[in-house]
Amino acid sequence: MVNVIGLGYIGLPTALMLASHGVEVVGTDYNRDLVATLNAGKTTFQEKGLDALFAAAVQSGIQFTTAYQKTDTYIISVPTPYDKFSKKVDAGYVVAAVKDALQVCPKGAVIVVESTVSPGTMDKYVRPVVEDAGFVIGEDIHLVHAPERIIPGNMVYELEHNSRTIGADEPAIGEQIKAIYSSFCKGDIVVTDIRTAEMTKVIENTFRAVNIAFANELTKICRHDGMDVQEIIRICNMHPRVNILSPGPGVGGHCIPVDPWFLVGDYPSLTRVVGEALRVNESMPEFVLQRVYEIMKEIDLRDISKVGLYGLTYKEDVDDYRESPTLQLLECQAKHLGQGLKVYDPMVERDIVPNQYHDLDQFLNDVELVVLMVGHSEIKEKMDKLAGKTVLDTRFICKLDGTYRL
Ligand code: SAJ
Repeated sequence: MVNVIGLGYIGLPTALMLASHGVEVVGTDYNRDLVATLNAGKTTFQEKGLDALFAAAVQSGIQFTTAYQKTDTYIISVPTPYDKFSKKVDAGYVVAAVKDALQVCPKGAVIVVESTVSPGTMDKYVRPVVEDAGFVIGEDIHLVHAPERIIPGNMVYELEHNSRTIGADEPAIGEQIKAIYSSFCKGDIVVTDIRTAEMTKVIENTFRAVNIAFANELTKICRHDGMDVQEIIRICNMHPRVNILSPGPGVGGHCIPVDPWFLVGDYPSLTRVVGEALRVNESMPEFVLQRVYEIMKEIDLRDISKVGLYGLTYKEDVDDYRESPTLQLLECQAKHLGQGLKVYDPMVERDIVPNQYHDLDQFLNDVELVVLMVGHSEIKEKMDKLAGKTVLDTRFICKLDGTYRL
Protein backbone atom coordinates (compact mmCIF):
# COMPACT_ATOMS: atom_id res chain seq x y z
CA MET A 1 0.00 0.00 0.00
CA VAL A 2 1.19 3.53 -0.77
CA ASN A 3 0.53 6.29 1.74
CA VAL A 4 0.50 9.62 -0.13
CA ILE A 5 1.19 12.45 2.31
CA GLY A 6 -0.15 15.87 1.32
CA LEU A 7 -3.28 16.02 -0.85
CA GLY A 8 -2.75 19.37 -2.57
CA TYR A 9 -2.19 20.28 -6.20
CA ILE A 10 0.31 17.47 -6.78
CA GLY A 11 -0.38 14.88 -4.07
CA LEU A 12 -4.08 14.54 -4.82
CA PRO A 13 -3.83 13.85 -8.57
CA THR A 14 -0.89 11.51 -7.96
CA ALA A 15 -2.81 9.55 -5.31
CA LEU A 16 -5.87 9.37 -7.58
CA MET A 17 -3.82 8.24 -10.55
CA LEU A 18 -2.13 5.45 -8.55
CA ALA A 19 -5.42 4.29 -7.07
CA SER A 20 -7.21 4.22 -10.39
CA HIS A 21 -4.41 2.06 -11.81
CA GLY A 22 -4.69 -0.73 -9.30
CA VAL A 23 -2.36 0.46 -6.52
CA GLU A 24 -3.78 0.38 -3.00
CA VAL A 25 -3.61 4.00 -1.80
CA VAL A 26 -4.39 5.89 1.37
CA GLY A 27 -4.13 9.68 1.09
CA THR A 28 -3.20 11.56 4.24
CA ASP A 29 -3.45 15.28 4.92
CA TYR A 30 -3.33 17.15 8.23
CA ASN A 31 -6.07 19.51 7.01
CA ARG A 32 -9.28 18.02 8.43
CA ASP A 33 -11.54 20.18 6.25
CA LEU A 34 -9.76 19.05 3.10
CA VAL A 35 -10.03 15.38 4.11
CA ALA A 36 -13.71 15.88 4.98
CA THR A 37 -14.36 17.45 1.56
CA LEU A 38 -12.69 14.53 -0.22
CA ASN A 39 -14.58 12.02 1.91
CA ALA A 40 -17.80 13.84 1.01
CA GLY A 41 -17.02 13.00 -2.62
CA LYS A 42 -15.77 16.40 -3.78
CA THR A 43 -12.44 17.54 -5.21
CA THR A 44 -10.72 20.56 -3.71
CA PHE A 45 -9.59 22.49 -6.79
CA GLN A 46 -10.50 22.80 -10.45
CA GLU A 47 -8.40 20.91 -12.96
CA LYS A 48 -9.21 19.40 -16.34
CA GLY A 49 -10.08 15.69 -15.93
CA LEU A 50 -9.68 15.69 -12.14
CA ASP A 51 -13.30 14.94 -11.26
CA ALA A 52 -13.42 11.89 -13.54
CA LEU A 53 -10.10 10.66 -12.13
CA PHE A 54 -11.44 11.19 -8.60
CA ALA A 55 -14.52 9.12 -9.37
CA ALA A 56 -12.37 6.29 -10.77
CA ALA A 57 -10.08 6.35 -7.72
CA VAL A 58 -13.00 6.29 -5.30
CA GLN A 59 -14.44 3.38 -7.24
CA SER A 60 -11.09 1.62 -6.81
CA GLY A 61 -11.20 2.09 -3.05
CA ILE A 62 -8.87 5.04 -2.32
CA GLN A 63 -9.16 6.30 1.25
CA PHE A 64 -8.55 9.76 2.72
CA THR A 65 -7.58 10.36 6.32
CA THR A 66 -5.57 12.64 8.60
CA ALA A 67 -3.62 9.67 10.00
CA TYR A 68 -0.28 8.36 8.72
CA GLN A 69 -0.43 4.69 7.77
CA LYS A 70 1.86 1.83 8.70
CA THR A 71 3.07 0.75 5.28
CA ASP A 72 6.12 0.08 3.12
CA THR A 73 5.95 3.13 0.82
CA TYR A 74 5.32 6.82 1.55
CA ILE A 75 5.08 9.49 -1.14
CA ILE A 76 5.46 12.93 0.40
CA SER A 77 4.01 15.80 -1.57
CA VAL A 78 3.82 18.75 0.79
CA PRO A 79 4.59 22.43 0.04
CA THR A 80 8.15 23.71 -0.08
CA PRO A 81 7.82 27.48 0.18
CA TYR A 82 10.85 29.74 0.04
CA ASP A 83 11.95 32.38 2.43
CA LYS A 84 11.32 35.73 0.71
CA PHE A 85 14.45 37.30 2.19
CA SER A 86 17.08 34.56 2.07
CA LYS A 87 15.53 33.04 -1.11
CA LYS A 88 16.28 29.62 0.34
CA VAL A 89 13.92 26.67 0.49
CA ASP A 90 11.86 26.16 3.62
CA ALA A 91 11.96 22.40 4.10
CA GLY A 92 9.84 22.58 7.26
CA TYR A 93 6.79 20.76 5.86
CA VAL A 94 8.91 18.00 4.31
CA VAL A 95 10.83 17.47 7.54
CA ALA A 96 7.61 17.37 9.59
CA ALA A 97 6.07 14.83 7.19
CA VAL A 98 9.17 12.61 7.28
CA LYS A 99 9.19 12.74 11.10
CA ASP A 100 5.52 11.75 11.21
CA ALA A 101 6.06 8.88 8.77
CA LEU A 102 8.98 7.63 10.88
CA GLN A 103 6.65 7.44 13.90
CA VAL A 104 4.58 4.70 12.27
CA CYS A 105 6.61 3.10 9.49
CA PRO A 106 8.01 -0.42 9.71
CA LYS A 107 11.68 -1.17 9.11
CA GLY A 108 12.55 -1.36 5.41
CA ALA A 109 10.04 1.32 4.39
CA VAL A 110 10.79 3.65 1.47
CA ILE A 111 10.16 7.37 1.90
CA VAL A 112 9.75 9.14 -1.44
CA VAL A 113 9.89 12.94 -1.40
CA GLU A 114 8.04 14.37 -4.42
CA SER A 115 8.01 17.99 -3.29
CA THR A 116 10.41 20.23 -5.20
CA VAL A 117 13.44 20.93 -3.04
CA SER A 118 16.64 22.85 -3.56
CA PRO A 119 19.71 20.79 -4.47
CA GLY A 120 21.17 19.30 -1.31
CA THR A 121 17.96 19.42 0.76
CA MET A 122 17.69 15.67 1.15
CA ASP A 123 21.25 15.53 2.53
CA LYS A 124 20.95 18.63 4.68
CA TYR A 125 17.48 18.26 6.17
CA VAL A 126 15.99 14.82 5.53
CA ARG A 127 18.89 12.45 6.23
CA PRO A 128 19.62 13.93 9.68
CA VAL A 129 15.97 13.55 10.70
CA VAL A 130 16.01 9.85 9.78
CA GLU A 131 19.34 9.24 11.52
CA ASP A 132 18.35 11.21 14.63
CA ALA A 133 15.28 8.99 14.94
CA GLY A 134 17.66 6.00 15.24
CA PHE A 135 17.21 4.51 11.75
CA VAL A 136 20.06 3.40 9.51
CA ILE A 137 19.53 4.77 6.00
CA GLY A 138 19.82 2.04 3.39
CA GLU A 139 18.88 -0.65 5.92
CA ASP A 140 15.94 0.48 8.08
CA ILE A 141 14.76 3.28 5.81
CA HIS A 142 15.34 3.94 2.11
CA LEU A 143 15.23 7.47 0.74
CA VAL A 144 14.07 8.54 -2.72
CA HIS A 145 13.49 11.90 -4.38
CA ALA A 146 11.02 11.72 -7.27
CA PRO A 147 10.15 15.30 -8.28
CA GLU A 148 6.89 15.86 -10.13
CA ARG A 149 6.83 17.58 -13.52
CA ILE A 150 3.14 18.09 -14.30
CA ILE A 151 1.77 21.42 -15.41
CA PRO A 152 -1.36 22.89 -13.79
CA GLY A 153 -4.05 23.07 -16.45
CA ASN A 154 -2.98 19.76 -18.00
CA MET A 155 -2.03 17.73 -14.93
CA VAL A 156 -3.98 14.57 -15.57
CA TYR A 157 -2.66 14.17 -19.11
CA GLU A 158 0.92 14.99 -18.09
CA LEU A 159 0.87 12.61 -15.12
CA GLU A 160 0.27 9.82 -17.58
CA HIS A 161 2.51 10.96 -20.44
CA ASN A 162 5.49 12.91 -19.05
CA SER A 163 8.79 11.23 -18.40
CA ARG A 164 9.89 11.18 -14.75
CA THR A 165 13.07 11.24 -12.70
CA ILE A 166 13.65 9.03 -9.69
CA GLY A 167 16.65 9.71 -7.50
CA ALA A 168 17.58 6.93 -5.08
CA ASP A 169 20.61 5.99 -2.99
CA GLU A 170 20.27 2.38 -4.10
CA PRO A 171 19.41 1.49 -7.73
CA ALA A 172 17.28 -1.48 -6.61
CA ILE A 173 15.09 0.82 -4.52
CA GLY A 174 14.89 3.22 -7.47
CA GLU A 175 13.61 0.36 -9.63
CA GLN A 176 11.09 -0.64 -6.94
CA ILE A 177 9.64 2.89 -6.90
CA LYS A 178 9.80 3.08 -10.70
CA ALA A 179 7.53 0.02 -10.80
CA ILE A 180 4.94 1.85 -8.70
CA TYR A 181 4.96 4.96 -10.93
CA SER A 182 4.93 2.70 -14.01
CA SER A 183 1.43 1.60 -13.01
CA PHE A 184 0.15 4.79 -14.68
CA CYS A 185 3.13 6.60 -16.25
CA LYS A 186 3.70 5.88 -19.93
CA GLY A 187 6.73 8.18 -20.21
CA ASP A 188 10.35 7.14 -19.71
CA ILE A 189 11.33 6.86 -16.06
CA VAL A 190 15.00 7.59 -15.40
CA VAL A 191 16.57 6.22 -12.23
CA THR A 192 19.48 8.29 -10.95
CA ASP A 193 20.92 9.50 -7.64
CA ILE A 194 19.16 11.88 -5.29
CA ARG A 195 21.30 14.99 -5.86
CA THR A 196 20.95 14.68 -9.63
CA ALA A 197 17.18 14.39 -9.30
CA GLU A 198 17.05 17.47 -7.05
CA MET A 199 19.17 19.49 -9.45
CA THR A 200 17.36 18.48 -12.65
CA LYS A 201 13.98 19.53 -11.30
CA VAL A 202 15.16 22.98 -10.26
CA ILE A 203 17.05 23.47 -13.52
CA GLU A 204 13.99 22.59 -15.63
CA ASN A 205 12.00 25.38 -14.01
CA THR A 206 14.98 27.73 -14.13
CA PHE A 207 15.34 27.14 -17.87
CA ARG A 208 11.71 28.16 -18.34
CA ALA A 209 12.07 31.22 -16.10
CA VAL A 210 15.14 32.40 -18.03
CA ASN A 211 13.45 31.83 -21.40
CA ILE A 212 10.37 33.82 -20.29
CA ALA A 213 12.65 36.57 -18.95
CA PHE A 214 14.33 36.76 -22.36
CA ALA A 215 10.91 37.17 -24.00
CA ASN A 216 9.99 39.82 -21.43
CA GLU A 217 13.23 41.71 -22.06
CA LEU A 218 12.52 41.60 -25.81
CA THR A 219 9.13 43.14 -25.08
CA LYS A 220 10.79 46.07 -23.35
CA ILE A 221 13.25 46.51 -26.22
CA CYS A 222 10.47 46.37 -28.81
CA ARG A 223 8.24 48.73 -26.82
CA HIS A 224 11.11 51.21 -26.69
CA ASP A 225 11.21 51.35 -30.48
CA GLY A 226 7.55 50.66 -31.29
CA MET A 227 8.18 47.19 -32.75
CA ASP A 228 5.83 44.21 -32.64
CA VAL A 229 7.45 41.71 -30.25
CA GLN A 230 4.94 38.97 -30.94
CA GLU A 231 5.58 39.05 -34.68
CA ILE A 232 9.35 39.16 -34.12
CA ILE A 233 9.23 36.12 -31.81
CA ARG A 234 6.92 34.29 -34.20
CA ILE A 235 9.39 34.72 -37.05
CA CYS A 236 12.44 33.89 -34.90
CA ASN A 237 10.74 30.69 -33.74
CA MET A 238 10.47 29.53 -37.35
CA HIS A 239 14.22 28.94 -37.12
CA PRO A 240 14.68 25.24 -36.32
CA ARG A 241 16.87 25.92 -33.27
CA VAL A 242 15.09 28.93 -31.74
CA ASN A 243 12.20 28.54 -29.31
CA ILE A 244 11.42 31.75 -27.43
CA LEU A 245 8.50 31.61 -25.00
CA SER A 246 5.80 34.28 -24.71
CA PRO A 247 6.21 37.60 -22.95
CA GLY A 248 3.59 38.35 -20.33
CA PRO A 249 2.60 40.52 -17.39
CA GLY A 250 4.91 38.66 -15.05
CA VAL A 251 5.52 35.16 -13.83
CA GLY A 252 3.35 33.62 -11.16
CA GLY A 253 2.50 30.31 -9.58
CA HIS A 254 4.39 28.29 -7.09
CA CYS A 255 7.19 26.96 -9.28
CA ILE A 256 8.71 29.15 -11.97
CA PRO A 257 9.09 32.31 -9.84
CA VAL A 258 10.20 30.29 -6.78
CA ASP A 259 12.47 27.34 -7.69
CA PRO A 260 15.17 29.32 -9.53
CA TRP A 261 15.73 31.37 -6.37
CA PHE A 262 16.91 28.16 -4.69
CA LEU A 263 19.89 28.21 -7.06
CA VAL A 264 20.52 31.90 -6.53
CA GLY A 265 20.20 31.46 -2.76
CA ASP A 266 22.69 28.59 -2.72
CA TYR A 267 25.15 29.84 -5.36
CA PRO A 268 24.85 33.65 -5.24
CA SER A 269 28.16 34.37 -6.99
CA LEU A 270 27.58 31.78 -9.73
CA THR A 271 24.07 32.68 -10.85
CA ARG A 272 24.33 36.06 -12.58
CA VAL A 273 22.18 35.13 -15.58
CA VAL A 274 19.54 33.43 -13.44
CA GLY A 275 19.40 36.25 -10.88
CA GLU A 276 19.00 38.94 -13.56
CA ALA A 277 16.37 36.86 -15.37
CA LEU A 278 14.31 36.58 -12.21
CA ARG A 279 14.55 40.32 -11.66
CA VAL A 280 13.36 40.98 -15.24
CA ASN A 281 10.32 38.75 -14.63
CA GLU A 282 9.64 40.45 -11.31
CA SER A 283 9.73 43.85 -13.02
CA MET A 284 6.89 42.98 -15.41
CA PRO A 285 3.84 43.81 -13.22
CA GLU A 286 5.26 47.29 -12.67
CA PHE A 287 5.97 47.57 -16.43
CA VAL A 288 2.28 46.77 -17.07
CA LEU A 289 1.24 49.38 -14.50
CA GLN A 290 3.38 51.99 -16.27
CA ARG A 291 1.72 51.02 -19.57
CA VAL A 292 -1.67 51.52 -17.89
CA TYR A 293 -0.68 55.03 -16.76
CA GLU A 294 0.69 55.85 -20.26
CA ILE A 295 -2.51 54.66 -21.95
CA MET A 296 -4.71 56.53 -19.46
CA LYS A 297 -2.82 59.68 -20.37
CA GLU A 298 -3.15 58.97 -24.09
CA ILE A 299 -6.92 58.42 -23.95
CA ASP A 300 -7.39 61.13 -21.34
CA LEU A 301 -8.78 58.81 -18.69
CA ARG A 302 -8.18 60.25 -15.23
CA ASP A 303 -10.29 57.99 -13.05
CA ILE A 304 -8.37 54.85 -12.04
CA SER A 305 -11.63 53.18 -11.01
CA LYS A 306 -12.47 53.03 -14.70
CA VAL A 307 -9.55 50.64 -15.19
CA GLY A 308 -10.23 46.93 -14.76
CA LEU A 309 -7.87 43.99 -14.56
CA TYR A 310 -9.25 40.86 -16.22
CA GLY A 311 -7.75 37.84 -14.43
CA LEU A 312 -6.42 37.20 -10.96
CA THR A 313 -4.96 33.72 -11.31
CA TYR A 314 -1.32 33.15 -12.23
CA LYS A 315 -2.23 31.78 -15.66
CA GLU A 316 -5.13 30.76 -17.86
CA ASP A 317 -7.83 28.27 -16.88
CA VAL A 318 -6.55 27.47 -13.38
CA ASP A 319 -7.99 28.70 -10.08
CA ASP A 320 -4.61 29.14 -8.39
CA TYR A 321 -3.67 32.78 -7.74
CA ARG A 322 -0.46 32.23 -5.73
CA GLU A 323 2.21 34.81 -6.64
CA SER A 324 0.03 35.94 -9.55
CA PRO A 325 1.13 38.90 -11.70
CA THR A 326 -2.21 40.60 -10.94
CA LEU A 327 -1.56 40.41 -7.20
CA GLN A 328 1.97 41.69 -7.78
CA LEU A 329 0.62 44.58 -9.87
CA LEU A 330 -1.92 45.52 -7.18
CA GLU A 331 0.82 45.41 -4.54
CA CYS A 332 2.97 47.62 -6.69
CA GLN A 333 0.12 50.09 -7.22
CA ALA A 334 -0.55 50.17 -3.47
CA LYS A 335 3.13 51.05 -2.93
CA HIS A 336 2.57 54.07 -5.17
CA LEU A 337 -0.32 54.89 -2.81
CA GLY A 338 -2.76 53.96 -5.52
CA GLN A 339 -6.01 52.08 -5.25
CA GLY A 340 -9.32 51.69 -7.03
CA LEU A 341 -8.43 49.31 -9.85
CA LYS A 342 -11.23 46.85 -10.47
CA VAL A 343 -10.58 43.14 -10.77
CA TYR A 344 -12.52 40.20 -12.17
CA ASP A 345 -11.72 36.51 -12.57
CA PRO A 346 -14.23 33.81 -13.52
CA MET A 347 -12.09 31.11 -11.87
CA VAL A 348 -11.86 32.78 -8.44
CA GLU A 349 -15.10 32.57 -6.48
CA ARG A 350 -13.86 33.98 -3.17
CA ASP A 351 -13.18 37.67 -2.54
CA ILE A 352 -9.41 37.99 -2.58
CA VAL A 353 -8.83 41.68 -3.27
CA PRO A 354 -10.82 44.92 -2.93
CA ASN A 355 -13.06 45.93 -5.85
CA GLN A 356 -13.34 42.35 -7.05
CA TYR A 357 -16.23 41.47 -9.35
CA HIS A 358 -17.82 38.08 -9.91
CA ASP A 359 -19.82 38.89 -13.01
CA LEU A 360 -18.19 39.72 -16.33
CA ASP A 361 -20.94 42.07 -17.54
CA GLN A 362 -21.01 44.06 -14.31
CA PHE A 363 -17.24 44.33 -14.38
CA LEU A 364 -17.20 45.50 -17.98
CA ASN A 365 -20.04 47.91 -17.39
CA ASP A 366 -17.93 49.77 -14.87
CA VAL A 367 -14.64 50.00 -16.75
CA GLU A 368 -13.31 51.87 -19.79
CA LEU A 369 -9.81 50.43 -19.93
CA VAL A 370 -9.62 46.62 -19.65
CA VAL A 371 -6.22 45.12 -18.95
CA LEU A 372 -6.11 41.48 -20.03
CA MET A 373 -3.84 39.91 -17.41
CA VAL A 374 -4.86 36.29 -17.97
CA GLY A 375 -6.05 34.57 -21.14
CA HIS A 376 -8.83 32.43 -19.66
CA SER A 377 -10.94 30.53 -22.23
CA GLU A 378 -13.93 32.58 -21.07
CA ILE A 379 -12.63 35.86 -22.45
CA LYS A 380 -11.19 34.24 -25.57
CA GLU A 381 -14.71 33.02 -26.34
CA LYS A 382 -16.35 36.34 -25.45
CA MET A 383 -13.83 38.78 -26.91
CA ASP A 384 -16.62 40.67 -28.70
CA LYS A 385 -17.78 41.91 -25.28
CA LEU A 386 -14.67 44.12 -25.24
CA ALA A 387 -15.76 46.01 -28.37
CA GLY A 388 -15.94 49.72 -27.60
CA LYS A 389 -13.54 49.45 -24.64
CA THR A 390 -9.90 50.39 -24.63
CA VAL A 391 -7.92 47.16 -24.19
CA LEU A 392 -4.37 46.59 -22.99
CA ASP A 393 -3.59 43.00 -23.91
CA THR A 394 -0.64 41.55 -21.97
CA ARG A 395 -1.25 38.02 -23.32
CA PHE A 396 -1.49 38.61 -27.08
CA ILE A 397 -4.99 37.17 -27.35
CA CYS A 398 -7.14 40.13 -28.46
CA LYS A 399 -7.49 40.83 -32.17
CA LEU A 400 -9.82 43.83 -31.83
CA ASP A 401 -8.68 46.95 -33.69
CA GLY A 402 -6.87 49.50 -31.58
CA THR A 403 -5.79 47.01 -28.90
CA TYR A 404 -2.76 48.20 -26.95
CA ARG A 405 -0.04 45.64 -26.33
CA LEU A 406 2.63 45.24 -23.69
N1 SAJ B 1 4.42 32.31 -18.59
C1 SAJ B 1 4.80 33.35 -19.42
N2 SAJ B 1 5.18 33.06 -20.70
C2 SAJ B 1 5.21 31.78 -21.16
C3 SAJ B 1 4.84 30.72 -20.32
C4 SAJ B 1 4.46 31.01 -19.03
O1 SAJ B 1 4.78 34.52 -19.03
O2 SAJ B 1 5.56 31.59 -22.32
C5 SAJ B 1 3.99 32.57 -17.20
C6 SAJ B 1 2.60 32.04 -16.89
O3 SAJ B 1 1.61 32.94 -17.29
C7 SAJ B 1 2.67 31.89 -15.38
C8 SAJ B 1 4.13 31.48 -15.15
O4 SAJ B 1 4.84 31.84 -16.32
O5 SAJ B 1 2.44 33.10 -14.72
C9 SAJ B 1 4.33 29.99 -14.87
O6 SAJ B 1 3.45 29.22 -15.67
P1 SAJ B 1 3.90 27.93 -16.50
O7 SAJ B 1 2.74 27.46 -17.26
O8 SAJ B 1 5.14 28.23 -17.26
O9 SAJ B 1 4.38 26.90 -15.39
P2 SAJ B 1 3.73 26.28 -14.04
O10 SAJ B 1 4.30 27.02 -12.89
O11 SAJ B 1 2.26 26.17 -14.12
O12 SAJ B 1 4.37 24.79 -14.09
C10 SAJ B 1 5.78 24.63 -14.14
C11 SAJ B 1 6.13 23.57 -15.21
N3 SAJ B 1 7.58 23.56 -15.45
C12 SAJ B 1 8.08 23.55 -16.69
O13 SAJ B 1 7.41 23.59 -17.68
C13 SAJ B 1 9.56 23.47 -16.81
C14 SAJ B 1 5.64 22.20 -14.74
O14 SAJ B 1 6.05 21.20 -15.66
C15 SAJ B 1 6.22 21.89 -13.37
O15 SAJ B 1 5.77 20.63 -12.90
C16 SAJ B 1 5.72 22.96 -12.42
O16 SAJ B 1 6.24 24.21 -12.86
C17 SAJ B 1 6.21 22.65 -11.01
O17 SAJ B 1 5.41 22.19 -10.19
O18 SAJ B 1 7.42 22.79 -10.76
